[in-house]
Amino acid sequence: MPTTRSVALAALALSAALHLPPAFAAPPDPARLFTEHCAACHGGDRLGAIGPALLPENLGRLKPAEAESIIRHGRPATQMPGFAADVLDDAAVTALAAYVFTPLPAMPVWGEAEITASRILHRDPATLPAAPQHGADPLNLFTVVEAGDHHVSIVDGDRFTVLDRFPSRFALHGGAKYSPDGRFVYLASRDGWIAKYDLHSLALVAEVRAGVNTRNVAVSADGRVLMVGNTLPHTLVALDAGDLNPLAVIPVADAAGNGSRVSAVYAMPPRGAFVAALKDIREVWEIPWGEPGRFPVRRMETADHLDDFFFDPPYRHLMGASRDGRRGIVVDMDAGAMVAELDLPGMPHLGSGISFSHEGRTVMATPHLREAVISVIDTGTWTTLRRIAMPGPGFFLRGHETTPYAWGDAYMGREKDVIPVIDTRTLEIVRTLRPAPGKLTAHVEFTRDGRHALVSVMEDEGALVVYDAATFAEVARLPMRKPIGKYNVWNKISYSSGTSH
Ligand code: DHE
Repeated sequence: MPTTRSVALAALALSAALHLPPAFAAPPDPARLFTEHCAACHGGDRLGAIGPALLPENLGRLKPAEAESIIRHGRPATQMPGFAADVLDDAAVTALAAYVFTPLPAMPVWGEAEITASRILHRDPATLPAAPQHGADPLNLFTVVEAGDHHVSIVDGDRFTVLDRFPSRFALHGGAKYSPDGRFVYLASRDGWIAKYDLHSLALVAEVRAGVNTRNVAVSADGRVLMVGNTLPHTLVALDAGDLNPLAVIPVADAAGNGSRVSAVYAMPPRGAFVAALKDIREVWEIPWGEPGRFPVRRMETADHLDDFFFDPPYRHLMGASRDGRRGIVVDMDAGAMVAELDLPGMPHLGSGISFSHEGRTVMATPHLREAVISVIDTGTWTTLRRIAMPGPGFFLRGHETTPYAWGDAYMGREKDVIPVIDTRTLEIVRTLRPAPGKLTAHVEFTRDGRHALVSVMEDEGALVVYDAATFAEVARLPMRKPIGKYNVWNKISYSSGTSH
């Protein structure tokens, strides 16, 4: 006859074998569970390996409940398996999900040695063809980032066909950036991977991990240098745009040594310099790319922490949004000083702003993440000309030199499936498109000639919907897996005033 004690011991042995903690066992140790089940793919330090980094900064908008579901059921179309309940029970899954949302105890080290060691050369640059190997207009291609299964599609902007589709690193973010001749595209992932892809041969050329958590990448107007802005560690990293070798790792800190995350870095072609928005110190940094191997930093003090930038067309002035989302400021780049304050509450998403001419004035228009409006600002007087009421707060706005219409979205609102179209002459919404009722729809980009507008239905079973930009008639619909952003080569390399740079 088994005694109570022998039953309890047998249960304990069984639970241990199955990793099932009995009611009276110690709570699960997430660090041990991580080492046992996750470290092989995600790195013992959580910085990522063949799987992505599992750090709060890198998980973006993922919610803890979604993380738990991924641990239980895996991630389709990736190597992430689901863990059955007899391997990780509910308590273990919850503990692991909480663990990956816990910040690292110390700033990770990711310097020149780590960056150099991470570099992967997929193609010998000497073997790349001299001319495009496809029949499409090389300057009317689109790079489309599909977040659903972490792929990138290259789309012919005349025929609306997919020329290539290749797997990307986990969670690409920010716009794709092109070499000045439009031949190469550079992609940045939140995990710090920078990829270089050749649009002539439709092949990945090289990859390098420039940081542990990256915001974005910018390309110098002479095509020689890439600048990468990181939040982990606190660095800006200059890469050789040819082979992606690091040229410099620039620590980001104020004069007293207080480090800062980089919020975004952009190229300012007429100034021959990069400019960086910093999240934690009240400074704007300008870094010229003209002297090979040297990246001196010009620091400009600002009244606020600035989160994102927009530039007037000559790149003389920089508009920055304050981190607390209450206002914007204008910095004269020659003087290095603030010259105006902007009435921009509700977290303007300045990086998605556009410029156009309205009644003889050059204006900029920006969506707001927390207010259902588009603000239109006169860049001569820095006053707000109009607040256009939108169906919801939006993320993106797009125009083109050849069309009087600007296309927005209501990404952050209740009606997430609408694309409001604004007439830039009257500043009124003149059309509301609904390409896929009930499905999140946002982010527009025009073809090179501005005749067509490509819109993303941003769902896993999503689509790229092509509209005639004058009649608003649907022209084509390409099925895609959560197509987040799309970037037209010509519009980017010509710095079209209707798109982001
Ligand atoms: Fe973005 C660009 C910041 C969340 C999709 N986003 C940018 C840029 C910045 C930025 C600074 C410009 C960099 C560039 O293109 O070089 N984004 C932020 C945030 O701070 C925010 C709100 C929070 C965060 O997690 O970082 C944020 N962004 C998102 C999303 O949730 C989106 C919708 C989906 C995703 O991929 O994470 C998203 N961001 C985009 C896209 C662009 C972008 C598609 C490029 C826009 C373009 O057309 O150029």
